[in-house]
Amino acid sequence: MDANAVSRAVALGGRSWRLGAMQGTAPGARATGRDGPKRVDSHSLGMHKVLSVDATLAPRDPQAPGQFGHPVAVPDGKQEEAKSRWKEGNFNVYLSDLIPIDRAIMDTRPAGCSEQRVHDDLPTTTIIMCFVDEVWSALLRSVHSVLSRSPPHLIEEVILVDDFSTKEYLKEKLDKYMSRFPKVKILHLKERHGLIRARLAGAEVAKGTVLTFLDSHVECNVGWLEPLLERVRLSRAKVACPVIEVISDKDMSYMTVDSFQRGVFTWPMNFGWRQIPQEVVEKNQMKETDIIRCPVMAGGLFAIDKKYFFELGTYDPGLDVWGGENMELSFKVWMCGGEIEIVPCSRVGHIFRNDNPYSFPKDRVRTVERNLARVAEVWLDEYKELFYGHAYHLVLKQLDVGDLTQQIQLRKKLQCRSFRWYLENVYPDLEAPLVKASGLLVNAASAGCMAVENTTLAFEECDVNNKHQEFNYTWLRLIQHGELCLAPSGGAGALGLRRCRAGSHSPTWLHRSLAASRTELTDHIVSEHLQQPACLEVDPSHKALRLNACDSANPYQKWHFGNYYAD
Ligand code: UD2
Ligand code: MN
Repeated sequence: MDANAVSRAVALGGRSWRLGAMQGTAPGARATGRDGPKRVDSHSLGMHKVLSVDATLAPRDPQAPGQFGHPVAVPDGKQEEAKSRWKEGNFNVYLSDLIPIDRAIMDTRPAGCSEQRVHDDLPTTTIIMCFVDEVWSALLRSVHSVLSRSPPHLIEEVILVDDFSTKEYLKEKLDKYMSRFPKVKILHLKERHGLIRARLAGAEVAKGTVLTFLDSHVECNVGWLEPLLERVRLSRAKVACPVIEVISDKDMSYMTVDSFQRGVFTWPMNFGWRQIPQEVVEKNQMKETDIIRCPVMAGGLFAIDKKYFFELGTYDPGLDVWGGENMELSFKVWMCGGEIEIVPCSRVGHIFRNDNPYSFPKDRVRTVERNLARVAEVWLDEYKELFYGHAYHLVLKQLDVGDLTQQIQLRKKLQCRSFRWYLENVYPDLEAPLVKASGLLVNAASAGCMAVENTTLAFEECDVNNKHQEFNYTWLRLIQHGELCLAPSGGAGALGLRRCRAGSHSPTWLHRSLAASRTELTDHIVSEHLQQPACLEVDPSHKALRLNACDSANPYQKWHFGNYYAD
């Protein structure tokens, strides 16, 4: 996600016209007329133009480094110090400490946002910010950005959840600093909860109608809050995300990102951003300010109705520490009747880092893998094979995902839709073939086909209309006909059909890209199951199937399926 984030960033250097508009005019008074004549109807009663609350509009020290989100260079002679402090947060901590904790940033909203109208009776929100060992200046800047750029009457409270940080400055010193802000509350957890359960600890005590989650190294931009709350007010089943802009980990500059980006995932459930194609934008006459429906959220920054969050069963509390919770909540929301939206007029900067600066109680990779496997088991239905097929090492190591009964019950209770529905309606552009290949399995030398006769394996003349010759090559690497799977049986190259079962002991086969790692065996079907790799072969004299030592040139060992859906 980090590299991805950086490639999205668009440097703002030199776009001072924006700055002028922001600095020179009174809140809410940006020049009108940009968006044509305004609609005045009964709906505009009880509404107001988005408030341009920004206490940093006239910064105390306009010359300070990093002011207005400009990039900062480490001064000569300070390079070593900056370098050595990097690991405190895996970003340029030296510069973060140098720039004002209440710096101004440029208004990066698309034209028209500051003219938008929102309801007067927006719900209040509790801001929940979890952190473990966060850099002091980054944490303070996050809190200040909320306090400086949010309409006070909408902020019920700001809850800082200290997830059992080890740093001394995050204890009394932080309490003392924040005591001047009556709305800021600090929850010091007595043991490490991990981000997911720490958020839940915050949610449980929250008093606002809406929960707004933020990371602890962000800068909320002007007008960020009301457009989010407006969506939730419109429907409590809407989960509203700001556009996540980029605070450079190197020079601390605040960069905007390209428009029209959706949160998506690729197998095996890797989050990423994907631009809506230009022709789609044109065809639908999409405006930069239009709400964008997202298959998945990035995870860190979103507003959700508190009651709704609890009705959904919050996060699966079995998810550990970090990772995958964004997938879980996204699937849950969409499949159980809600929506995930990006609100372009709401913008929040985030420091994207290449590595987590805190330690994981258990191995990081395993933690994330286990979380994702839990999500796959509960939400993906038959499509979980795609997840495991793309993360095949998880099948081999027989991962223990823990007890899922409660999560599965919850899905039933909420009467959520199927993952197939989600794919068809929410994320139709995801490639998700249920099997890798299917159809007749044709031998290259003899043009004969594998078949099932009653329940035994046979080799026959190919016949596209014969259902008994249809096989699937599955993501779990099985060659499957209904309940039956191709399997070595006994010794001496004998083959047969067995009731299929998934897992590390099932009779798996390598073909195409999977077999290609063994030189030249691309068209072969290689059994992984035996001591020596062995290949599916037609015995030319008996017209029967057997396993034999692989021979890259032997056409009796070459096969192809009728259809391929993936390499
Ligand atoms: C992204 C999300 C993050 C979370 C994560 C996947 C954004 C901008 N960020 O990764 O919110 O969804 O994906 O799980 O979308 N923290 C704790 N306890 C822990 C670990 C982390 O309180 O045990 C805090 C941490 O200090 C930070 C927040 O949780 O404020 C998110 O962690 P991150 O910044 O390391 O995650 P990030 O942005 O790489
Ligand atoms: Mn983060």
